[in-house]
Amino acid sequence: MAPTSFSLELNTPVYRGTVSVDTRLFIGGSFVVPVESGEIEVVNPSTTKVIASVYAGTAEDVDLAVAAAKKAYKNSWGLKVPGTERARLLKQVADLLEANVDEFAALEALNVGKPFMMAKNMDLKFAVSTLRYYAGWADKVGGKTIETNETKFSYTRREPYGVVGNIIPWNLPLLLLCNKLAPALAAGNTVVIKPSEVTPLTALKFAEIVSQAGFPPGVVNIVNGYGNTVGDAIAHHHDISLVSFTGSTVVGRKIQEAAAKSNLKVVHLELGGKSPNIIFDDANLEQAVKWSSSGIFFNMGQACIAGSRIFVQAGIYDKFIAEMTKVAQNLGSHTGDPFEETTQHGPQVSQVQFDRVMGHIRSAKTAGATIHVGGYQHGNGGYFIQPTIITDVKPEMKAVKEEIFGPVASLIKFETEEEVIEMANNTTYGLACGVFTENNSRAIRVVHALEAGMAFVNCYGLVDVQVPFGGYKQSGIGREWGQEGIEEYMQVKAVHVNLGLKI
Ligand SMILES: *[C@@H]1O[C@H](CO)[C@@H](O)[C@H](O)[C@H]1NC(C)=O
Ligand SMILES: *[C@@H]1O[C@H](CO)[C@@H](O)[C@H](O)[C@H]1NC(C)=O
Ligand SMILES: *[C@@H]1O[C@H](CO)[C@@H](O)[C@H](O)[C@H]1NC(C)=O
Ligand SMILES: CC(=O)N[C@H]1CO[C@H](CO)[C@@H](O)[C@@H]1O
Repeated sequence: MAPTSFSLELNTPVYRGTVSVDTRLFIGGSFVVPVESGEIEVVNPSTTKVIASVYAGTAEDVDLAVAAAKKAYKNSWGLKVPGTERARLLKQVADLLEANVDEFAALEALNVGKPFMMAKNMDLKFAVSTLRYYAGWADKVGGKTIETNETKFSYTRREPYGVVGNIIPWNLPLLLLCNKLAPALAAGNTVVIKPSEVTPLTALKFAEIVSQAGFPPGVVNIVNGYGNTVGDAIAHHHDISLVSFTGSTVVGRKIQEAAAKSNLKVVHLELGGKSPNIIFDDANLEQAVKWSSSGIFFNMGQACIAGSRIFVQAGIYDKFIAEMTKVAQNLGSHTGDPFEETTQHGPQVSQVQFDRVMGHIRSAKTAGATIHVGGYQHGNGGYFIQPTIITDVKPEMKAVKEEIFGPVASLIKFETEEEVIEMANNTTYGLACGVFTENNSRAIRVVHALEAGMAFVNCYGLVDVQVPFGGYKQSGIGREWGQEGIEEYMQVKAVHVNLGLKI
């Protein structure tokens, strides 16, 4: 049997102290060992060494978690609890997260490989804001009264679904957990969460502060495990009314299939992307280069909204590539230990991801593309890949069509606005897009023509919790964040009251 806790003393330039988590499942308000014995080894991608072992559940544990969530929904959550009380608890957990931000950031840096400062200033900052933002909504969503006929009173009301399943990816583990949990709980649902098997540590730490915040037992349940056991059980469960998944399009399709084969649960999907980022001749070159670089290299390219196809108009193509090369090389020289203050670029999350990204780079080369900069492993002993720019690409190449999910940008030259819209839309994805131009009418015309759920003008990836996030086409179904984000977790009931009409 694996130990029931993990703790590590870190003495680094950016974090000094202990990090610790309970390694069991969190069901019905307590940490418990799974029904069947099972463990997952947790790897530090900066060293490729195993750092911890956590317990892994199976379908039986999902059953227990759903039962606990169902009971909590009936007795101590849902619309029984006023929105102001749900808000109070969400604010409480936000405060606790903020008070422990360094330890959470250290766990994220250790497990995901992202620079500690990035985990702290991006992931954790947004996670806290998301909890507070939806605490604000918890007592503000309602229905409307609808005028029909004076003998009748009609109104709608927004009700929670009951038990919802949240399946979380590994790229922004705690942030994306909060993106789902906060609106789900604010709306009055109870949750069964499956963290990624690759990055389970911050979810377990989060379970501790959920307890401390005083949530009734069973409102939040966390079942670590693999996709083909725990994820599959959630997607097929008859007592789960909605499942929200962030991850690959391949798995998203399986979840929708499972929903269709079981109870037709509502499915929210936040999937992959191959987002176009278009730079016109009249753009502010310096700004376009900076935003485009962070747009693809952010989080080691492990971001669904990454602007991975950068279209540059012929007039500034040479200048743009020269400047972006400098940014990529500079980032390359700040690659390394996530716990160093100056590190800006860490490893890919796992061997599997490292191999996938390197495979894409090799396949681009084989297909005749030019690896303009980067394209190789950085150092040895971690899953580090140098920021990479590929040129001379053709629309049919894998590097242009498939999501790479690594620090790899394809640069494509274009001549006209019409041509670039066609090329940009020529993908099965539709998550985000970017347009750089000083001509406002052109900016608006182009973002309206692009098939994407989110558009950035003269910036890239500049998201806010108040604004909905999600994709068109095969990039997903539904929206997170904003008012839309909480409405996704509520269903509308229409009520017709007869005020005296007799038949
Ligand atoms: C309201 O509905 C009743 C029943 O259909 C109908 O008789 C009545 O005329 C309606 N009133 C108005 C103001 O339309
Ligand atoms: C769209 O992509 C396909 C390959 O997937 C390619 O053959 C075709 O030329 C592209 N069309 C445009 C307008 O880029
Ligand atoms: C913006 O672009 C349109 C054509 O798309 C052009 O007619 C107009 O003159 C441009 N405006 C400026 C200020 O350059
Ligand atoms: C508005 C617009 O031009 N949409 C086009 C985007 O590109 C796709 C694929 O090339 C076209 O089918 C759309 O008509």
